[in-house]
Amino acid sequence: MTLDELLAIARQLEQDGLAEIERAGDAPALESVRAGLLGRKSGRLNDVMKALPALGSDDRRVAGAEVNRVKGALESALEARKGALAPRAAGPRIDPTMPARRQWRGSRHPVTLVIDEIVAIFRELGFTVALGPEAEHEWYNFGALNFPPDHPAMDAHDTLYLGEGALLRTHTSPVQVRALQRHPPPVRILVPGNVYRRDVFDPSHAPMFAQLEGLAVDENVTFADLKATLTRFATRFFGAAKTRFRPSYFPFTEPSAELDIACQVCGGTGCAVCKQTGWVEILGCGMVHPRVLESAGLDAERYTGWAFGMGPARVAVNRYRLPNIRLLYDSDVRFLEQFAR
Ligand code: 2NL
Repeated sequence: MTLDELLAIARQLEQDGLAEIERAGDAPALESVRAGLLGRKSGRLNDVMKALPALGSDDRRVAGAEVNRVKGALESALEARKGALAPRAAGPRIDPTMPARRQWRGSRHPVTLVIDEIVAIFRELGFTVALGPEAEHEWYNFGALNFPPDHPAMDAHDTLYLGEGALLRTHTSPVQVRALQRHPPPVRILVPGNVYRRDVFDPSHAPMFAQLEGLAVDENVTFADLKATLTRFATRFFGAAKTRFRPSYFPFTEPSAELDIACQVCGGTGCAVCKQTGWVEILGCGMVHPRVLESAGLDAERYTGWAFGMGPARVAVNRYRLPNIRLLYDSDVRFLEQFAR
């Protein structure tokens, strides 16, 4: 074989080989193409190499270099084709024909809905919202509010103490004391927030729950203002036809009262919701005790005020006819999504 013949065969082998590699449709097919071209026993490139020793030494050098070039070209083509045939590396497989997931619509929690609605009603009456810390000083939570030194609410069985005079607030009243210290009357504020009691969960209790309190302090504020404002609120919020005030007791108000609305389920004749009384209690209220005003640094001869407190969770149970209060704390989406609007 002459040098020219050998070079021609090598180049033909290169062309044919590259075409066969491109045509291989899967890994086994590619492997048999590789064996046919570069295999040590039956590879066609080997046949060409076997012809090398018969050439003269100059020709052999030229032919050897060409055979090596062809071998390199085939090897890189095999490698490239192998990569192209390999299964895709792990990653998201996208099916563009899959139907889209239904869009999620978020909703506010029923307790938040109640708070927002009440805040909107009182805003029309000149009240703004005040917020404060959930970890409080004992003095703001009890002392400033005229609790006697060993009132049962202060017991460690009822209140979560944090040590060094600190506790988790058991009502939102401390925020109102702070507001009175900071702002001279007239003060008209609404204070929503979470409060804590040392209770375990049961169908009607939770260790943390929302409270909403209101406070109005100015010169010449009387029980008539309390009655007018809270009656108006009850009519607006509950659509209540009938309301009544009953005497009650709180350490921080004097006199104190509970506000009831006529039961909306039975209209006042008596049923399970109103426990046969015809009335449903909605909030506690009263005239701010002079000692509370003085604790906050106000002149109780000059200023008077009224306040109220309610539990938005209980209002939500009533308003949405919930079978138990636990639903408000379970965060079950099937329950919560019913409040999306
Ligand atoms: C209830 C009753 C009430 C207040 C809260 C209050 C706050 C200050 C001064 C005087 Cl700073 N009073 N708050 C007054 C009466 C009742 O809550 O049954 N809450 C769930």
